[in-house]
Amino acid sequence: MSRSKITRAPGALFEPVRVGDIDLANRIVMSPMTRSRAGDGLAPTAMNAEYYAQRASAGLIITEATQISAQAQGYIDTPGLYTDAQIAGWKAVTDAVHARGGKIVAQIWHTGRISHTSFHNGNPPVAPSPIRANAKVFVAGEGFTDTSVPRALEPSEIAQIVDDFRQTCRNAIDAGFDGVELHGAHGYLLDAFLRDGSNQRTDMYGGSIENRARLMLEVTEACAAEIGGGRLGIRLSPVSPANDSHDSNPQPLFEHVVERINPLGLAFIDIVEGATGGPRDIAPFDYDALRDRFDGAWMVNNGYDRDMAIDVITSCGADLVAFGRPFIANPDLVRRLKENLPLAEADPVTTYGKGAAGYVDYPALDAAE
Ligand code: 8OZ
Repeated sequence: MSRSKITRAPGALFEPVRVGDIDLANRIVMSPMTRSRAGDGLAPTAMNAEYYAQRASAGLIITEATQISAQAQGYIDTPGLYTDAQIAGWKAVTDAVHARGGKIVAQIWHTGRISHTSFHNGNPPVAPSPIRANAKVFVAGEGFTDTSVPRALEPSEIAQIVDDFRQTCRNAIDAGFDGVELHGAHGYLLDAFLRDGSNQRTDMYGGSIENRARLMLEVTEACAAEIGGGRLGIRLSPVSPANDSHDSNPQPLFEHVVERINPLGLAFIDIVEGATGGPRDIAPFDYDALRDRFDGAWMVNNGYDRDMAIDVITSCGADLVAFGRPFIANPDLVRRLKENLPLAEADPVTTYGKGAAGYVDYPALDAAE
């Protein structure tokens, strides 16, 4: 039977499930969300720990995107996971989430060309090819700013990036994380290598689908070997135009990627359906063709509400549903969805940037409400 035809009882959204090597209390995932509130040295702070702990009733928390190296940064005040201080900061986060009974994985990224010279001592960011993305990043003192023209990575530099991803997975386990999600979406480095809109290389990392997928697969293999596939997931966004991401023929490209990832035994694939934060039907794409090629848990996201989430878990083949923005103003989102209680609206002004306002001051509903 096609895996996309699996059916489940109503209520399954709120029931426990084992995903790879990780036991979850329910099928609701907190999506990774950049909030740009890391502390000194891009290390997580006690306030970051409080924010994640408040949301620990999610079956799984996926952290905001977190750098694998200094070279990987593209936005102001996004955290890293490559220094001792960053690992210690994350340890306080994972301890706080675990103390509340939650599970948490680190989303790790290299932003690639979605970056700016100000993060690299005035030097260009790195990418598959020297093509500027028509996209913006936020930069100290200037707010949203055009990305810089990148330089193409030398073939000799690529092994270091694979190793940075592998080492960051090890650091994540040392920091107490239950696992890692690789950010393979939204035009960042791994996605930029995949696509012919951003990858015009003529070496073994460019040209054919096999070559363009090579970096993502090398990284996924190295990370699965380091921490075990059962603690690893990957986010993909096959047709999202986020950050000027585009490809002439995404269907066979992503079928190849999922076919090659499947034998690594990953815990989950996290699929952004349609345009990130926008229309779900932006381009035709057969997601079931990907789902049928993968034996792990299938996580869907992008604009799901309560009814859509229940429907996709009970009758449309997904195993997990990720919610992003609703988690900002509703730390107790799982309870509100389960009991069909009203949702609070987040203030968009405080999405990114310093301070507790709009971050740790959204209350949970009182127990009696
Ligand atoms: C919004 C602002 C900054 C970064 C992504 C990590 O698109 C992001 C991001 C989103 O995945």
